[in-house]
Amino acid sequence: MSNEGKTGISRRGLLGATAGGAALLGGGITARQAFFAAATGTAATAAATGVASAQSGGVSAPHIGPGQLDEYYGFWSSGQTGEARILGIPSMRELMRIPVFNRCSATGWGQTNESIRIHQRTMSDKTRNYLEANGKKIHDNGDLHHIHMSYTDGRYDGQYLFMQDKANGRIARIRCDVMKCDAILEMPNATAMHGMRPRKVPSSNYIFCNSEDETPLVNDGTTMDDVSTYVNLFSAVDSETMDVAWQIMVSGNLDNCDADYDGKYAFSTSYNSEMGMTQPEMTEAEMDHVVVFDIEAIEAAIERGEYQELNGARILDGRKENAAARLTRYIPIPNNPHGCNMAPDKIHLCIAGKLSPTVSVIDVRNLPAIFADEAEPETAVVAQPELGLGPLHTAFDGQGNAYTSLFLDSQVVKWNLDRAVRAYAGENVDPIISKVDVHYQPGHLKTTLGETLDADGKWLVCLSKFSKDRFLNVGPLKPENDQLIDISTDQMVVVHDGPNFAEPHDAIAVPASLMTPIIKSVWDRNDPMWAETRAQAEADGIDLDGWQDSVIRDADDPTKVRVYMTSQAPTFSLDSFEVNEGDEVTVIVTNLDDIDDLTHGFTMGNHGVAIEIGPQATSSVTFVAAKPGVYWYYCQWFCHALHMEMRGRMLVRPKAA
Ligand code: CUK
Ligand code: CUA
Ligand code: CA
Repeated sequence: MSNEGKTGISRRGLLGATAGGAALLGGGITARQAFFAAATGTAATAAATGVASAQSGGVSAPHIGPGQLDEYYGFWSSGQTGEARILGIPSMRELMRIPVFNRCSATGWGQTNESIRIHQRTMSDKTRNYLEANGKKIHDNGDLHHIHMSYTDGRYDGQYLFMQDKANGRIARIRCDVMKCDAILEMPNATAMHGMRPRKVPSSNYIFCNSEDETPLVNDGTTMDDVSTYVNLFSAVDSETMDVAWQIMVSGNLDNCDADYDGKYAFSTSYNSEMGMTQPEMTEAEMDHVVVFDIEAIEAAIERGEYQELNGARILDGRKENAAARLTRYIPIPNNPHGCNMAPDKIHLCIAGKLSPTVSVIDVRNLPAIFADEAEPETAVVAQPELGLGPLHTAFDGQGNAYTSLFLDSQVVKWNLDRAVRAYAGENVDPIISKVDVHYQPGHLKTTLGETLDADGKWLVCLSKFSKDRFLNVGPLKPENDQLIDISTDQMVVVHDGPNFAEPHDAIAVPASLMTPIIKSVWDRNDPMWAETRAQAEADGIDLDGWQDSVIRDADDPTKVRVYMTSQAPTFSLDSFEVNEGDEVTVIVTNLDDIDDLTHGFTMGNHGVAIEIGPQATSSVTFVAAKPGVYWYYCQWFCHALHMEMRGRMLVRPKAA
């Protein structure tokens, strides 16, 4: 309580608690008690919200006991770690990591031939040449900020997860039946994929992607010094083929995006409407904007052939000066806005002001008149509540309320959309319902199902960027803090601190009941993931579905060796195989075990090789045999009482003279 700014007896906090007082009094405690409880986590709050208290004086998350299952799958991004994660909600237990843009030591993602093919499918020559010059086959880092599930009619459909890589300009897809990445798109022409959302209605046929960094459209070094040639592109990806559907040039840069619930519009915030190249230039103007994209108008313009083609992508001009084309409109927003969140009421789009203490609320019903030039763009704004310092993102409970993260205040503010609209119209109402302290500096915050028509208002996950003193000190690099907040009453209660490694930006919650019938435990032998490997096996006369113990030397290039083996707990079908020094060796392992949770691995000692082979899966890895000698390979996935004995020898003979 000593530090006013940090622990929450701030002026704004008190105002927030007071605003919610009336509702709280009904719960049998005073607003003041509730406020102090929220700030300190005392039992008073537990009593008020009905959350079980596991220890005296503390409030804890509902206890998900040993063997009990969570109500929601939480799908998390991981920022600069480049992977996706699955957490259970409300337990906040980490259930799985899914490597996407990163190189994974455990599973061999980024090393198996199957994963390298996924990485290279859309790789540009420019990238391929760059990587080759650096002795690499893939970019093995990524910056995965945003993860979203595919929709049908505004509801999650459990089919795919989509995510972006800001570092290397890519979009990826995870197949939810096996929870593995199955496609990566290197975005042509555009850089720094940041904001990303699937279309919600009628289905996620498009994935909308923002490029954050401005570059010359033809970025080959010829016009670098002429900033007037720099542009940003808004891209739509075909979610089935995972290729770019179309792109559209905009004025300013692009930050976050979202789509409406009518399938008509997409929206992107821009903090650099100035097109500045330095921070002072980017923050110079009072107002930036949100760009509104008319999807049908864009499709019609593509249909009419009004695009120019560059690197296989069809590009339209949606810059301000081309307003007559009616593809885009620019709505002024203060001040370096960030979050872009569409409410499940299908009406209100909330743009967080970041440097402005406001959230600007746009009524999408006002947009047709603006596209028809019958109304000025600013008339789309129907509310602009002042909520606190550093508003970044907004979430919804499906009951007309919004929750906005306040980065500078280290708080979450709950406010009412309808009251905000009425206040903007001049009525004397306070939109703020309550505030709660979070620890510390929140970025995204996500409500259960809050980005769908099924928003249920149960839980809010607040992804705090700093943990500081909330955990045992682990050195100068500290975890982030993903906090679980009970939002079932007007008084929000922090019930769990969840340390997490660098650096979740975003998360979604999906009901376990939707995912359970979809997620498999055993691979299908015909899975397309290893279709090319299967074709090679057929050419080699190998039955990939049966017992394999063959070492095949390539007829055209005798320095290439393919080693086919199967795994069945606790043995590999080959105890040993022989190759020559310098041979390019491809080991193809098929896991014949077909039961739940029987994954094997293949690690080749001293060759930097380790891969995962799930039940009924085939996986392969290619490496160059090192100096002559004996090298043991082994299964690194604990699979059996004789798991340690699940190993064999690679004998590397000296090169024939
Ligand atoms: S951005 Cu990270 S906190 Cu990349 Cu969604 Cu706002
Ligand atoms: Cu197979 Cu361990
Ligand atoms: Ca700006």
